[in-house]
Amino acid sequence: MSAAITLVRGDITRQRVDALVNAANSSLLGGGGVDGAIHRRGGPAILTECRALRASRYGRGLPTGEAVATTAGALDARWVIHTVGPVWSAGEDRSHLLVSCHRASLRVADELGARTVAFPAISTGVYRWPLDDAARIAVETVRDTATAVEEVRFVLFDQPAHEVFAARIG
Ligand code: AR6
Repeated sequence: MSAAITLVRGDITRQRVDALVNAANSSLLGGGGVDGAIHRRGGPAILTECRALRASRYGRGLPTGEAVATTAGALDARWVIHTVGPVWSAGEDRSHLLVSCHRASLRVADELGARTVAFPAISTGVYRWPLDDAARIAVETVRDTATAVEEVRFVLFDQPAHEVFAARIG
């Protein structure tokens, strides 16, 4: 089975879901965008677990395209699934890494037993991936991935991004 796809415009840190996906960086130690918002609202427990992951499994950082879960701290969710999207490159096709982010996040969600998972538009901010292409990859990958997750909710921050995803979802 693949997950049902839903779409909302809003702030991912306000979603009530089992797990929300963080567009993190390899350091796992925070940043701007969604990452900054999640750590700000979720509180220090998330960073504490991220630091422990760096000290144990990910001494060199979380590789691009992989995903790992922590507590969601004070957020209205049980887990945050941190994944690292690729930085956009005009000269190199890195789309397999954006596919991998979505697949790996759903795999981790399955391992956790999460049934509802919120995704931001990974790589479309600081990492500059063109929105329409990112939406195509995100939606196609979720549709093509077998998972026990029942709902994948794409949470888009602004109206233009919401419209682009809506057009892809159809
Ligand atoms: N809720 C939902 N979407 C959001 C929110 C929010 N609260 N805030 C921003 N967005 P970005 P990336 C949208 O830059 O491109 C960080 O510094 C935003 O409008 O958060 O994968 C990390 O630490 C955009 O469409 O992630 C990394 O260093 C989308 O979320 C780097 O940025 C993704 O933008 C990752 O860059």
